[in-house]
Amino acid sequence: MSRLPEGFLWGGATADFQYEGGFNEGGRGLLSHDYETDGSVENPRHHTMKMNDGSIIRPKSSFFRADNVPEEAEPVFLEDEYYPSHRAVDFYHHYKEDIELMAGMGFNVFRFSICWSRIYPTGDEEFPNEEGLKFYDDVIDELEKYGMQPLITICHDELPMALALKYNGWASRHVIDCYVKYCKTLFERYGDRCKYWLTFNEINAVRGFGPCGTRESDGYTRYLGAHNMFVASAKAVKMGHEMMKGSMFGAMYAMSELYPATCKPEDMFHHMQERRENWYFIDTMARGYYHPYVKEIWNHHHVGTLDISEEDKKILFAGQLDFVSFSYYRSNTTKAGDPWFNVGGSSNPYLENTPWGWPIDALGLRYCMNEIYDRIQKPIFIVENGLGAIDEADEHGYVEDDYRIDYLQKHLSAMADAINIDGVDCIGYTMWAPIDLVSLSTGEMKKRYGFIYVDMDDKGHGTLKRTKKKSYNWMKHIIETNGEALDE
Ligand code: BGP
Repeated sequence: MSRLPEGFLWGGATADFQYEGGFNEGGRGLLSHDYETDGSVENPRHHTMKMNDGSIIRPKSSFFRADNVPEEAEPVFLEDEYYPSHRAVDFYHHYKEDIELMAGMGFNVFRFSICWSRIYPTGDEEFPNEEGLKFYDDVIDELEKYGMQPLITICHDELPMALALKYNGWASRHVIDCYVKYCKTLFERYGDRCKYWLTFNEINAVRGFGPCGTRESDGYTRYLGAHNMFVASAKAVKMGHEMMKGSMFGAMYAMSELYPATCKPEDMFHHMQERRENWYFIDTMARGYYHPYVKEIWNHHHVGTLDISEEDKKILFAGQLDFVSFSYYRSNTTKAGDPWFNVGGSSNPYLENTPWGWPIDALGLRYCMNEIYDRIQKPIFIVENGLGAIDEADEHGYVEDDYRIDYLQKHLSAMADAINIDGVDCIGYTMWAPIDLVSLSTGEMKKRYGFIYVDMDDKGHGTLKRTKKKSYNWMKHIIETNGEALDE
């Protein structure tokens, strides 16, 4: 029953600023993430910025998704801080070794994000940075050597820093033009080698955190930024379809607010309203127009009036996505009175949590797949799923990660059931992250996801040596049987 459709895409997913490093090599410009420190749950990561009088501020809610950062504040690097994006786990210099390791598990797809500021260092240049383009040529060459295809995320929660500082990020329509120019460059260069593209990562996070690079995070800025990103995505999709025959476009959504806390009508209604905040992003991008319920969302967030021009409406309609992709790590519950963006959610007494408090819920993945496919009858692609855990490596770097195997076994079985029993058209699964890398939310290294252990600690110390964990061979077996071994 668990065998998956022929041609199913099996792979792993990563993001440049968490994985790649090489922040000052190859002509790369600075990125919004480069000023973000490490951190932990207790001590959240922050940005480092300098005021006119020389004093330092540390906006907790980071500048790439700002929290009313003063106009005069300029990003600055401080000697005594550690900035994980600078080296990350150094895919920049280890890509051959890493891709060989991934190929060893039988991956036929690898999701990675292109670093925007590696291609256009400030976002505003007329011509791209050839060295940056060449790096991703080399990566794709290496993938092709092993029969893997790329799944490219064009923009993974990031912005060239200069676009944030000069134009207030996605609040500006100029950034739409910069994005489209950047996409055109990617399509010209890699279009004959890449079929699947994601215009944005977890774009619905904008509803809670704000768009990249704006100094404010009020309702108006958030939903204006989201609109500008919708227009940018739709323009890219239309252009991509024209430039690359057979290309397939998705955008990626975080989909965890799954359940009402109780069957109390007020909780049910609240849940529907909160869920719609995610549908807002999927509906608009996959169907190509704003739905009537958006007015209630704008009211709720004091957005006021968003002036959507007729021209923009045409662009949205012409740039509908071909598939819907999403990340799924956990489920959340929500109840009347909770804020509409409730990242942690209410606790769920029926589920166990990871050490980071994320409830583990494999059936929720099947629920989510059905929910999306029922609503948008387009193929779906699970582009992130995995377990962040504390791995204890032995002196050789080997980790006996049975808990990860258990998590993946249950989630992949739920996925197979959604496909085989419920009839969901799911084209692939890329596990986050096949190799240990820096955590997005906490900036830690000890929150590990990989099949491959990387010898590095939270402050960047270590040899960076890569070692296969127990789950590596387990996953290899699942892939070589195309899912049949899930029943063993
Ligand atoms: C998603 C992001 C990824 C990734 C993942 C795991 O939101 O798209 O970049 O990091 O979450 O989250 P974390 O790294 O915080 O554990």
